[in-house]
Amino acid sequence: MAFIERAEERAVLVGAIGPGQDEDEVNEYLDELAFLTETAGALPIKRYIQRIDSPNPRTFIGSGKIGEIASFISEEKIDIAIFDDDLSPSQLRNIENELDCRVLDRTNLILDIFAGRARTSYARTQVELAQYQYLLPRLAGMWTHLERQRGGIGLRGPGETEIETDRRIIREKISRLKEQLKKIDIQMSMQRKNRGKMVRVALVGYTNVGKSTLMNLLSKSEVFAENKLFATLDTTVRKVVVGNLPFLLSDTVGFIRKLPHHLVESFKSTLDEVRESDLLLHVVDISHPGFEEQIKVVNSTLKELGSSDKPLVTIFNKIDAFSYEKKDEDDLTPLSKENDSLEDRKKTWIAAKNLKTVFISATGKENIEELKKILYDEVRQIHITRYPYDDFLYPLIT
Ligand SMILES: Nc1nc2c(ncn2[C@@H]2O[C@H](COP(=O)(O)OP(=O)(O)OP(=O)(O)O)[C@@H](O)[C@H]2O)c(=O)[nH]1
Ligand SMILES: [Mg+2]
Repeated sequence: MAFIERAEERAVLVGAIGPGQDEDEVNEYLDELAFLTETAGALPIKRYIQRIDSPNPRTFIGSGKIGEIASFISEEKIDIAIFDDDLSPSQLRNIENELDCRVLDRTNLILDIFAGRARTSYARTQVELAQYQYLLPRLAGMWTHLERQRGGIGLRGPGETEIETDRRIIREKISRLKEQLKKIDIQMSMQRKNRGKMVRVALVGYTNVGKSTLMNLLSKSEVFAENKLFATLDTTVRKVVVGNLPFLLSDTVGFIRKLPHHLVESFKSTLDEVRESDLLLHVVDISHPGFEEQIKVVNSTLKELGSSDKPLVTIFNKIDAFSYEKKDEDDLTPLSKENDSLEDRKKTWIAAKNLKTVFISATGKENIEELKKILYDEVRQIHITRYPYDDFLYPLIT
């Protein structure tokens, strides 16, 4: 992949604490931004966080802070500044002028990772479309010709030599890509229709929670899994047999906070697999400090896709990596999330939320039999409801 061969660029990360947010929350967001930055192949050197009541229309954060960052950038030879929030085209331009380095916002960073990850021509077309849509309003003064030739984060992807051509050409490209996608969409939906009667199960969840690892485990296949964000971009579908019951299992792109909306748009048909499935397996990384917010993000993304009332099993993964600090008896500081034991978490999530849950470790192969039992029961139930006279195919097992 192109981005691994590139010399590592040095980045500063910039986040803002808005009204009603606290610093811990924004720090967690910046942890994720740092992970995204590393995934894209750059090195996060320093973070800047500023409390703001409302974004500065010119420079997003205050001009004093911008000045402080600018001197650090010139002293430390920083290559890029990455903002956790989306910047307007004019903010982007102003900040680039003042910082005198390349500036990316979260959307552009995610698009860049997607461009590096896209393997099939379908995924490439989707990402390319999203990148052009992002670019169109930002063409003027975004970067110089020279910089593009040198390459770097935010610069890979569609036609690195073509960006400086005018808007008209880009608009034409956008409509051509849309046409192309429409054609592939039709093919893909035909393929899905031809899959017959098998029950369809989809793995969903935040990025990096272990969906592909679980897919590999259940289907004994080799789907790319890696400790990087967005390891998977394309949807893979495999036939899985549990007990004597065959069903289709799909693994798809992970969700993330603030997923750029044009990306969601252009990934619609990748996500059709989720929309058309009979059962969702929501994989959660219970060892992640932000797992509860990740659950919320996934739930709201499912809502956007119109898939929130499908049958769903919540799979809490990575129980092997779970650690907590037990509080000392005379420690009078308030309890925090870190003081929850795995048992406490299990209790809260099983009892209070009325969910079907299972706690597993995909890499440690813990509790996989329990998961398979749940899968068997759920899939069988769906099959029986749908094909009441057809259960000879799947004789009852007691
Ligand atoms: N400790 C631990 N690590 C796990 C477990 N399951 C998966 N991982 C690791 O978590 C990382 C991400 O796994 P993936 O399967 O690629 O996650 P994904 O949800 O498919 O991620 P995206 O495709 O990026 O959305 C990999 O490094 C896995 O080895 C587990 O049960 N325990
Ligand atoms: Mg994956």
